[in-house]
Amino acid sequence: MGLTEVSRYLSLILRHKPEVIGISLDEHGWADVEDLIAGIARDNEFNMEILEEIVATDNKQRYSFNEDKTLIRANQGHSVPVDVGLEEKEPPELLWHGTGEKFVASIDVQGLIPKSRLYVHLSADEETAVKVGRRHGNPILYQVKTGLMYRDGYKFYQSVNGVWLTKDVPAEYLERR
Ligand code: HQG
Repeated sequence: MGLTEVSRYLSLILRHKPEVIGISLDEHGWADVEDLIAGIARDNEFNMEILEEIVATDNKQRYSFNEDKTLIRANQGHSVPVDVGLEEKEPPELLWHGTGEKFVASIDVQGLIPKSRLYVHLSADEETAVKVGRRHGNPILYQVKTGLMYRDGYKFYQSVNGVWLTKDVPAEYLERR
């Protein structure tokens, strides 16, 4: 596996399925670095140096070590229920959500739901939202009236790598762009 593939695998392990390499995450999403390396290295060339390189160079800063680098976790994006200590924060007036055309009919009725993840992910800018949307086919953009939501009592969080998160977005706060 190249670095990108290992990074994808790391996302799978640290956000969704730690059991694929026989490890588990603690309640704050941390995995033991030694166990993680041993688990991945069973079938791949992998060591601390490669792990440190991935964490340092990841284009979305997806992972963090603890201070002494004995533990590692994903900063956001989990489907397994963990508490990474997200900071509650007042969002900007508007944020973006990129999705695939195939989801539009359902979203226009139901609003945005987290589906398999813990939160709905929102992007600060249009370009990022287009990229996120493209992962699901023909990209569709929604502008989200986050300021209004916030004043209506909805809670928002920002992960340490800058992704905006909220539990759900009713359709009335969405506008197709
Ligand atoms: C859609 C990547 C039908 C939602 C990205 C999305 C992001 C609905 C899909 C991060 C719906 C879930 C998360 C409804 C929402 N009916 N479909 N009511 N409500 N959906 O992958 O936001 O590279 O779980 O629009 O950059 O695409 O992995 O979420 O299309 O930040 O770090 O259901 O993942 O980051 O898809 O992506 P996902 P997402 P990483």
